[in-house]
Amino acid sequence: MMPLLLRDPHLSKHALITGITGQDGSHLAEHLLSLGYKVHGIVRRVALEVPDQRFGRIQHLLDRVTLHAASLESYPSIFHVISHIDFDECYHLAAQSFVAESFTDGFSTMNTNINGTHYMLAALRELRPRCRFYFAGSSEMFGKVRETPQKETTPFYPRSPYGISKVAGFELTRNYRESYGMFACSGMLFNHEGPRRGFEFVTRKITSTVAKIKAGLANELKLGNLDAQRDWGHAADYVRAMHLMLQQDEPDDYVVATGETHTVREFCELAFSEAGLDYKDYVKVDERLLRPAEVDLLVGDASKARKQLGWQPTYAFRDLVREMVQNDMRLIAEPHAAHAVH
Ligand code: G4F
Repeated sequence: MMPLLLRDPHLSKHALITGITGQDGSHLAEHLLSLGYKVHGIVRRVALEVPDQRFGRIQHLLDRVTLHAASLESYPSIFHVISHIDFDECYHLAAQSFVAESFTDGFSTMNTNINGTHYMLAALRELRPRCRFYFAGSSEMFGKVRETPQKETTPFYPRSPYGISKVAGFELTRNYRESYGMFACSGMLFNHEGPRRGFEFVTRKITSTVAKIKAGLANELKLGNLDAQRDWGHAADYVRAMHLMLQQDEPDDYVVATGETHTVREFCELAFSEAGLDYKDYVKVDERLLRPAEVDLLVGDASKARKQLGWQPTYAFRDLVREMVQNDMRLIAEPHAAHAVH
């Protein structure tokens, strides 16, 4: 085993984040820095070679975080990074997270999401068994829901390769906790959005197209299922819950959700009206965007997180939609503005 770097335990905590360049990783890095943490991130080597293209969401943090090159598809590269840095908490957020893409290439999704999680857990067990571990579980694990609202005890019924991969990651995390006594937790996070959301997800697709239509740069928005219902919160709120899970006396799993559900149609209605437009004039259903199997309704019961973690969301649905639309309109009005950092 390679020697570990030792550190004065009275110094600030260190955290390692996989997926630090993503929406959640960037919010979490900011949150941990604000709490005085030293933050390390794992990124692909190719990203380090083109930082301007790949680090948009963490551009403003680059002088305060330490990045390490590794791939979730390579156990040796993960083992190497974990053996060379010292940290107390590990937040495993990296994944192929686009559900539609998981139907197109289920093999890559399974490989990255399942093996990547297994590699992280196995390397931590070997090198840093006392490190606290967070796994980014998902409400997609509930899929064709067995009860409403969904809570920690709701049985899983995933409806996509992505959902299946998250169930496997959840079970791996629980198994390492129970088999090896590791402090390993899963957050069962419902949809969480914001101005840093990728353009492929429905909320950002809607708000960015609203902004284009308003500016005269587009004249329609093609969507798939308008009737799907989601419990949409703000990513900045949800990363606080991730951190709180790792501060408890015992490791456990928690649902993180707002408890409100809305249809894609309602999101459209609000987003277009925020720009003074009527969604019915622009939204067209394109059957090619329907998924082979859909998750019709998600709404979470986060009472356990509220009670045990003292967590609660600060954004109302309307505020989330407004912030995303205004951000996208600003990005068109000021094309040279830095990537939104809300
Ligand atoms: O925004 P979505 O692609 O998110 P989805 O599938 O709910 O998954 C997101 O949330 C999960 C948590 O529950 C995460 F685990 C996951 O990684 C991801 O962040 O789609 C939301 C809904 C779906 O029902 C989809 O069918 O919107 C519907 N939809 C309708 N038209 C569309 C579109 N989704 C996308 N992406 N693009 C459309 O044109």
